[in-house]
Amino acid sequence: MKRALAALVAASTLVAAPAFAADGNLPGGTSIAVTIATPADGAEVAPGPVTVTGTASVGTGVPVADTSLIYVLDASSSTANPGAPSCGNILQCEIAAGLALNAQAQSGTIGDVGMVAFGVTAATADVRPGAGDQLLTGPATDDDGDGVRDIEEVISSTFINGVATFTNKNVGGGQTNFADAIAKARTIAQASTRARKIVVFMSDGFAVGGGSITVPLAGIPDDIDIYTFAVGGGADCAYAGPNNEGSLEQITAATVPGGHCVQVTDVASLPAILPAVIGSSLGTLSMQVDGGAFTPIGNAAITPDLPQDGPVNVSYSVATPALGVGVHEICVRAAGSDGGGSGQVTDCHTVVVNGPAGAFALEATGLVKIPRTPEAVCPPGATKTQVAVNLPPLLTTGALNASCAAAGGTTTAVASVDGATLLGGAIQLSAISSTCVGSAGGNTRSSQVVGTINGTPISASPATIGIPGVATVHLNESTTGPGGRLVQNAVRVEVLGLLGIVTQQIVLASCYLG
Ligand SMILES: [Ca+2]
Ligand SMILES: [Ca+2]
Repeated sequence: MKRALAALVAASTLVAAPAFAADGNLPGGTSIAVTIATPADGAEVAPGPVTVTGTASVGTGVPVADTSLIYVLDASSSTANPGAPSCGNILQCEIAAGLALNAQAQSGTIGDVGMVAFGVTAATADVRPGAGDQLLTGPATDDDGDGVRDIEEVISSTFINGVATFTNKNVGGGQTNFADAIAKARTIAQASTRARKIVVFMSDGFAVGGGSITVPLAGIPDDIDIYTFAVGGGADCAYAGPNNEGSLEQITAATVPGGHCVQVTDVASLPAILPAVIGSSLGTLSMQVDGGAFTPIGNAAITPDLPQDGPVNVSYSVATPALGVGVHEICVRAAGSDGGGSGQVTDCHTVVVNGPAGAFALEATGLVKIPRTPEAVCPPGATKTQVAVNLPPLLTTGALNASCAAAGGTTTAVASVDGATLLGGAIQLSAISSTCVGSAGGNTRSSQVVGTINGTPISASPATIGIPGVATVHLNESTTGPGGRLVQNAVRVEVLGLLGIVTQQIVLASCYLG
């Protein structure tokens, strides 16, 4: 429950990052970041899938010293039993594990450290050389200036039945008092002002004496997590003791949601296992489009594969589903964890998809061929003007204009002709234009033609007018071209040859979407 709450708080804090590289810290203080490199925020892209590239990292940025780390070492008499050749007896292997963990604790997320030794009773170690009894010091602090980190001096001074530095304390050895060890660890944890407290609790046996662990665990604050390690063949995660004092598993279950005691039968592996308690990892990347569900980005799109232990930096390249015309938001989320729990950061970019379109002022096909003159196409867009065409009696025109422009998901294509005379004066036009506009909201097409056909003024409506034996004239024509392209022709003239067969077509001021 508390872990979920912490992750939720972390997520809501981190997601508030601005719409470029998102940086944050995991609950234990480790840095986590995700960046969308391309497309750039606000980029205009073509319809279809968009390739999204970027990087994500854990542990490579600035950490926050947000965590307190408390070492709990079983110093009961049985820890004099052989542990492993690589570290010595059980206690010496616990010490080696504590030193390895403290070396790991130099990465910047651990703000302070303390220690408990326990046997018949438990004692908080005096971790600073100054007068009196101090519960906490820094993981790298060397107040006595002897070149050895003080907490490591304290850990190393643990002996069978006590701890010697900086104040000698004896805990007795005939019993294994989990309850008092928890109570003393809690005392140190509650003296720390760090946001999270991690307790590393090592024992080579099970509770014998000291009463029930439920007493010191009652009401233990949510920010204290006790990770337990059953060290050696005589230790048992599950055994609750001869008087039902409580098991190592129950200690972790009560303080780490979903957590479990770790059985370390091979004592030699303890120094390597323990540092994982404060290790970090980058777990998953996922992508969201337009506020939908976050979907996992597979390892085929990530280099190197996830998950990865921190510090690590990965790159990704993944395609979105096909994006249609309009404005879209693409978000990439990186999720990771450290000793404090899990968290995530999200980077979002907006992209604009502009639909394809174009416009041209003049095209002639048939006996006389004039390619589209001029033609402007989106993308990329253009504004073009061309001088008049003079081909009497078929055609004379004023200036020819075409433009296409796209912005913000709206594409506008416009064509116009500054007057034209066709077919020896049978068709006389003073203004000819068409406009096509496409956006996510819809498509509009319109055109305007002013002039006369055989002396009769042209109306504003779409119309087909026959000039007997000469031509068929289509005005303000909306039609559909290849591939469903939407076409608007201001004027389309079909010139008739012998037997009324169309031998020539002339289009003036045409635009299209698609
Ligand atoms: Ca002291
Ligand atoms: Ca020192």
